[in-house]
Amino acid sequence: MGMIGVETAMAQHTITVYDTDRQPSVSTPEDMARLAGRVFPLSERIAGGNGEAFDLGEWFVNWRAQRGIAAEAPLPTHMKVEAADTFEALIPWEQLKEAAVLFALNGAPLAKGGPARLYVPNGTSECLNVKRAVVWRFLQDEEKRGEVSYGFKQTFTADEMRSKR
Ligand SMILES: Nc1nc2c(c(=O)[nH]1)N[C@H]1C(S)=C(S)[C@@H](COP(=O)(O)O)O[C@H]1N2
Ligand SMILES: [Mo]
Repeated sequence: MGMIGVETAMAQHTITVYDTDRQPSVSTPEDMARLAGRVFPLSERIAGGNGEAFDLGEWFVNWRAQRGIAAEAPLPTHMKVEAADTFEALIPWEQLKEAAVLFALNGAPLAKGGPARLYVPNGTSECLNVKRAVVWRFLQDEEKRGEVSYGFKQTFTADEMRSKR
């Protein structure tokens, strides 16, 4: 792999999280797994699943505590997950019970689907199991409560167009 390839691979090994305060925070999936406090085989949540995962909800509680957000603060209404290939999913909070984040296979970073893949066992569609999940946004949007969507992003900002050339 040449220099540019290595840099690209490293750049994609981080996840940028935006909470409802919209302040971004950049982490590696390994740091997120440590913050979650517990790692388990994906097969505990997904039949036939392979690799190591952490619980999204366990991570989320500790993530908010670390950021000084009060435990009684309102929960998000949705999580929006954006992938490196421009696939994205909007997932209602209620569907994220038991959601798991796959981040390693036999102790090594994911060669495919990395830096992390979200699995939503209580989701209305397997299409919500977003691979290469590089941006996570926790949203508060009462008007869209319960709304689900997924697919390839259709609109791009001028900056995004330039960076994709
Ligand atoms: N990044 C990304 N994640 C994705 C997709 C995609 O195109 N890109 N397709 C979704 C859809 S529509 C489905 S059905 C599942 C397919 O998962 P599989 O390849 O493990 O069968 O991945 C979902 N996650
Ligand atoms: Mo799908």
